[in-house]
Amino acid sequence: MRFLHTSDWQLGMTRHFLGAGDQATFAQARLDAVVRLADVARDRGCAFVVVAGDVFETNQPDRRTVGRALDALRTFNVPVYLLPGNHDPYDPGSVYRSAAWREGCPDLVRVLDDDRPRIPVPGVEVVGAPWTSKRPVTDLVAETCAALPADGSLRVVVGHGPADLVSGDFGQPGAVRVAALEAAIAAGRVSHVALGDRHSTSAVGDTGRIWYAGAPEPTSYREEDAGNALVVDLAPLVAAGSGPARAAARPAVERVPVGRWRFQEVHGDVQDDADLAELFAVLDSLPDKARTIVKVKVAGTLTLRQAARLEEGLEAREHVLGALEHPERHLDVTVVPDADDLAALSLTGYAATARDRLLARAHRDEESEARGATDALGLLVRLTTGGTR
Ligand SMILES: [Mn+2]
Repeated sequence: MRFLHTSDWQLGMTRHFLGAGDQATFAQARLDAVVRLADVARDRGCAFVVVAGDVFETNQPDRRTVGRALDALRTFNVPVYLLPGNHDPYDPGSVYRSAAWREGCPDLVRVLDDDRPRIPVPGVEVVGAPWTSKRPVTDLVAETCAALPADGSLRVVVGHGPADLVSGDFGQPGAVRVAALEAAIAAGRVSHVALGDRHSTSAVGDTGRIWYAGAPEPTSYREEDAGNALVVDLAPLVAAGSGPARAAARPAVERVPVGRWRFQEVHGDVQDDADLAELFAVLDSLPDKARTIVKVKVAGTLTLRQAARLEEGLEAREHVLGALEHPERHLDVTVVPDADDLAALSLTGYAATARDRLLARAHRDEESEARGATDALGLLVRLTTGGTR
């Protein structure tokens, strides 16, 4: 029995570093990914689809986001189960209780708003552990698993939240306790756990039966392997008591790439013109620039002329990339004017006298005095040339 596991669509997500036009493209990309997921489900012969939480970025998505989400959901030809997660919990203000949702929800789409078993196809159960508030105080997934019959049937539990084994935080009250899930699997209560919350695709623990699907479109630089969905061939649990045979059975889980956007950090140590050229070459070699969001972190020491070149070079590329995140915040560049910089300054009178005195002092042996003079020269150059870094 095959199904599609996805999560964390985060429909309606906004990113502060995107301009209005790019924001619209970014939002549409998430919706387009949903349509591609429907294609994957159809092409791979999946019998149903589970979305393990955070379908929406918030419980107050705008009408356009809800309308387009419903439209994208209409493209599935098999049952789709949506789990309310921490971003879209099934609380009194839930998007899933809104008139727009209820009136437009396609027949094949169901919200896992309680832990009743759903039967997408005979012989398989889907059981949700929905979030009903932003802050659960217990492990909803383990509780749901513990309440299921130990009958060894094909049963997919759909949950959301950080797994203690992944985060390393074993004391967090709402965390998903992996040991409890593995115990439920060993007892025959659940055959597969489909999780959401973590945006990087990852298996959890040793059973091969507990997975995070990851977000179908990446959402930040920190994600290691986002942009996928999982096609899962359920593996039956061998009847209790057969020991080694059970351990041998593992589901076949295939990562299917669906994402089109990319987040990328670019680091550069810049000391001269060659370093700048290399930095720009790295940025220019990025594929699919309009859908690539870049954060540049640059450190080094440059002359005024080089600093201006850096600034201009980043600015030019900012308009080609999906986004070039706030370079000024990440610039750790010391500007030290050289003789060429200073010669280019047309100063007269007091300013010229100040420049010459600072220049003389910058070349003295006493280190703190020299550094102070260098800083002052940099400031003088910046003020004179109209605020260039
Ligand atoms: Mn999420």
